Amino acid sequence: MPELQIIGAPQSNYVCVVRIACLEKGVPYTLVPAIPHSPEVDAIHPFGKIPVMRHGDVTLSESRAICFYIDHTFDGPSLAPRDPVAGARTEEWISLVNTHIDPLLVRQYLGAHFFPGTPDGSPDRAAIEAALPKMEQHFAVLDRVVAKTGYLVGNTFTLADINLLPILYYMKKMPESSAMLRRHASLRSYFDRHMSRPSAREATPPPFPGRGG
Ligand SMILES: N[C@@H](CCC(=O)N[C@@H](CS)C(=O)NCC(=O)O)C(=O)O
Repeated sequence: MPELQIIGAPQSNYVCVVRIACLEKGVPYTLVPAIPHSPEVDAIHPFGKIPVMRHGDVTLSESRAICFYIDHTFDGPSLAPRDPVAGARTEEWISLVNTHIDPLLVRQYLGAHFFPGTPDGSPDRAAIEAALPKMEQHFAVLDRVVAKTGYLVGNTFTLADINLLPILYYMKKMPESSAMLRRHASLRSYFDRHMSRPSAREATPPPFPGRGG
């Protein structure tokens, strides 16, 4: 078997998703550090985003496609239910996380903390304040959903949970979102429980260079 390379920066929540998927599946991989829009990433992702993957002659971009490949190429526990309804529910939640939760919590809110674009590099308070009311709604929705079974879908840990965990990891690090997490007890205990999985611990994002933990 050729080496499976996951290419990207370990701080990226989407790189983290793919790493957790490999670890849950028991698939050995090599993390090749690369930033977005670097030549090795641009060679695979049409828009230069991370992660990308190389496995022998197979190259792929987009975390969902990479996770599909990993799940269907290698032995190990399924990352998504094969039953059509439970599988579709998993896709539904992966999509909800990627198209609703990530744009607000990561791109807007976290971006305003980490990549504010302000003259002195201080957090963009206007963007943060603008994100908070909608974030409350998102946290409440997630709290309600995971309160039922302790998972986003059914009674098992799936790719839907894998997509959400790295985002919640970053939410716990920031002051406003950490307070929100504390106010939503079911979501908080969901996060604590799943973050203690060996896969999540091993793929924990390191601090952004020069920005502390
Ligand atoms: N839909 C992509 C999103 C990947 C993504 O947004 N990656 C970020 C890092 S977390 C990135 O490469 N950002 C650089 C950019 O958008 O130019 C996936 O699921 O892989």
